[in-house]
Amino acid sequence: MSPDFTALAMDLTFSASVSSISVDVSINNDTIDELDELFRAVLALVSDVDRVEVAPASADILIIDDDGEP
Ligand SMILES: [Ca+2]
Ligand SMILES: [Ca+2]
Repeated sequence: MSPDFTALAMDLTFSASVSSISVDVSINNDTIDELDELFRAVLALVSDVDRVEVAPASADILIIDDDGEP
């Protein structure tokens, strides 16, 4: 079984006036009847500025299978 999404890792740079950035994750559509698939998006702080807070640091995303039984 191949994953239903394309994993990625990237650096996000937030300027002083920005509080959110959108990230697109590609969903690999198929026609196979299967279980729903869960993946986690995780934010890790790499800035040395200690007044930055990352909350929540992760989110679970559920890909719901939309294929019927064969
Ligand atoms: Ca699939
Ligand atoms: Ca499917």
